[in-house]
Amino acid sequence: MKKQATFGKKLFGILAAAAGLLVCLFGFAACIDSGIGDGTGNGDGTGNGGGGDTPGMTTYTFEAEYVDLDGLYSPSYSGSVYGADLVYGGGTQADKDKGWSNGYYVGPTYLDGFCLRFAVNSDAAKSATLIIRVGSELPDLALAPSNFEIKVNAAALSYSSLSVTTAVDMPGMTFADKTVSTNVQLAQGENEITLTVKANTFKGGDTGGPMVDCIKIKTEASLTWTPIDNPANAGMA
Ligand SMILES: [Ca+2]
Repeated sequence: MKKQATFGKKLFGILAAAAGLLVCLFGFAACIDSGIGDGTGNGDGTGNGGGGDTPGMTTYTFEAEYVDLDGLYSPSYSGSVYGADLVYGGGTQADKDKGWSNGYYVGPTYLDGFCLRFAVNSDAAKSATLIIRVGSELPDLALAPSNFEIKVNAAALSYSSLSVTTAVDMPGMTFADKTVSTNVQLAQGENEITLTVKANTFKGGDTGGPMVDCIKIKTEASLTWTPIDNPANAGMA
C-alpha cells in the first residue's frame, strides 16, 4: 500500500507539473500573440498584432509612404507633385498624434490611373481581411470600385461603397480605417495589392481621390515586405 501511495504521489506530481507546463506554454503563446509588435514598427511591415486580434490572427500595417513612388505624380491645388514628394507629414509625434500612422501619408492622388502598389510576401495561402486607412481634403468621398479600384493579385474587389469624411486641409487631415473585404485570398509568396484612382468628379468635376495613410491586412499568415524609405527622399524629386 505504501508503495502504491508513493507511486500515486509521484503520478500526481508528474501530472501537476505537466499541467503547469501546459498552462505556462499556453500563457506564453497567448502572450506572444497579443504582444507581437506592440511598439514594433509599422514601417517595416512586420506585424503589429496587438490587443483586439483574435488568437492566431495578426494585423499587419503597410505604410503608403513606403511603397515605390517612382514615376508617380498627381496634380494638386498648387501644381503637380512627383515621386517621394507625394509623402506628406514629418513623422513627428505630433503627426502621429493626429492619427497619421507612422506620421506620414500619401497624397494627393488626383489623377486617373494613379496607382499605389503594395508588394506583400506571405508564408502561406490564407484568407485575410483587407483594410485601407484613408482621408480626404475634397468634399466627402464615396469610394467604390468604379472610382477607386482595389485589386489583390490582379482581381478587382467588388467592395461596398466606402464613405470618407472630409478634413479641413492637409495639415489637419483625419483618417479612418475602412474594411474593404473580410475574405481576401492571399497566395503563398508575393501578393500584389493595388489601389488605383479611376476617372471621377470628386474634385469639383475633375478626378480626385483619397489621401492614403496605410493598408492593414489581418490574417493567420506571416507577412513581410520591403519598405522604401520615401520620407528620407522627399524634396529630392
Ligand atoms: Ca502612414
